[in-house]
Amino acid sequence: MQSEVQGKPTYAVVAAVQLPNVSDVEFEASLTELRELAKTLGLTVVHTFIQKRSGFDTSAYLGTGKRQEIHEFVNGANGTAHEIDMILVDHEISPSQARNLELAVGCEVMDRTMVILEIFHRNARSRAARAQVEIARLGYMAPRLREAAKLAGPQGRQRSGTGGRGAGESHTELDRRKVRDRIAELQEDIDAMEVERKTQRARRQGRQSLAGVALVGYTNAGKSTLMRALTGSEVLVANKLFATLDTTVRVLYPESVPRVLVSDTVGFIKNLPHGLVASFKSTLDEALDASLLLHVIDASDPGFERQLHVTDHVLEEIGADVLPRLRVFNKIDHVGDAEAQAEREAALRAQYPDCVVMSARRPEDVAKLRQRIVAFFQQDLIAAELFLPWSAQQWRKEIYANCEVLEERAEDEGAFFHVRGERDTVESLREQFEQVR
Ligand SMILES: Nc1nc2c(ncn2[C@@H]2O[C@H](COP(=O)(O)OP(=O)(O)OP(=O)(O)O)[C@@H](O)[C@H]2O)c(=O)[nH]1
Ligand SMILES: [Mg+2]
Repeated sequence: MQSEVQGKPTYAVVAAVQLPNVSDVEFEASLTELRELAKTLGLTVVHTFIQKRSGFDTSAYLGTGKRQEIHEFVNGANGTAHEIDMILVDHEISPSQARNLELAVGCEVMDRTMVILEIFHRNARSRAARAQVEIARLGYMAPRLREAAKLAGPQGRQRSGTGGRGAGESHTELDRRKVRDRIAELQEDIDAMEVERKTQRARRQGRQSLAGVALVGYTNAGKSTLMRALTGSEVLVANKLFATLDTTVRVLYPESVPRVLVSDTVGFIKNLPHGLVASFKSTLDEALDASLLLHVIDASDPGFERQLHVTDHVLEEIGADVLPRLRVFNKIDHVGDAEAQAEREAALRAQYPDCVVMSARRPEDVAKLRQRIVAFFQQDLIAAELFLPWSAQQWRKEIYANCEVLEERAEDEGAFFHVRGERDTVESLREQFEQVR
């Protein structure tokens, strides 16, 4: 986004074509989301143009009349003192459509994909996330830069050339090779990081069998808020789309038996740019390691059902639909008044019998969710009695660290523990105690 000046608000208009097979509700929801995305980028949307058409205009996405109307609006006839810097379109359009539209309306054009890529670009923090976003951006930008060079004509090519090359065509060839090399380089980095991550994970798993829960769901559903509430950690929470781009892992708090690891993941969105679906699979890989998925849904969003289906679809795409899943309808406090809340809750429970309906802002709801999680992992626990002679009391803390102690009883020779724990853990402790006896 070249035209954004730090500190100065950037004004934009939104434009979209409504195709015959798209309902008004669906269309409106998508536009609302695009405006939210724009806000996340710091843009102020002052107007929305819509055009019903049987198809996108092949040369410039919108029809001639609409292009003219926007041109006039952008160039002063908008009744506001704002200078419009940008037009956002709610579909992914081709490089030539973007270029032609830009020429017709007289300001920069960003399509939905570019908007999302830009947000990811700004929010990526870790090395892996940055590399993944850069690959997606390069894949998206390369054909657009070529388009710009082509339209700029031989002069444009000469100006941007550094000499030593003949025709403009070879310049494009060179750029293409540069982009390809850069992508390959980034991919190598990512692969190396992936190997490292796998090794670490294997090491972690080697130590003990881990109970993992992953928070997944549409962007802004409240995953990071729940992560904080469940683990007492300080992960980033923001009323922005795609606030979280990296997977973070923390221990469920207060600690349980078995210890449960909770991971927060990147949010999903409708029409996630293809380059990102591919590159973010590795981020979501962590989620695939989980034994339980918490699918977080913003119950206060009018479009929550659509969002729920988008998430289901992405989970299916990455092969995570086989994992046990708990649907968590969050933000119930944000659904109208008490009556509306009760009504929504009843409807959700009827439709999704095993779901959790809650607010991440109510500690008692968070405690109940924690209990549901712990119960899930305790299903397979066994109850057992362990005897620890007085001479081996150094093992006592091992018992407490690995099992839930229901009762501890002192006897003449040592202490009896009535415990609940994973079969393997209990058996390995018992074997070790036999040896010290
Ligand atoms: N009223 C209300 N607001 C909530 C609740 N849970 C989260 N929020 C707010 O919703 C916004 C988004 O929360 P996040 O936790 O950042 O959402 P996220 O799912 O992690 O979003 P991404 O990282 O963008 O995918 C924040 O402003 C939170 O304060 C809730 O139960 N009730
Ligand atoms: Mg988040």
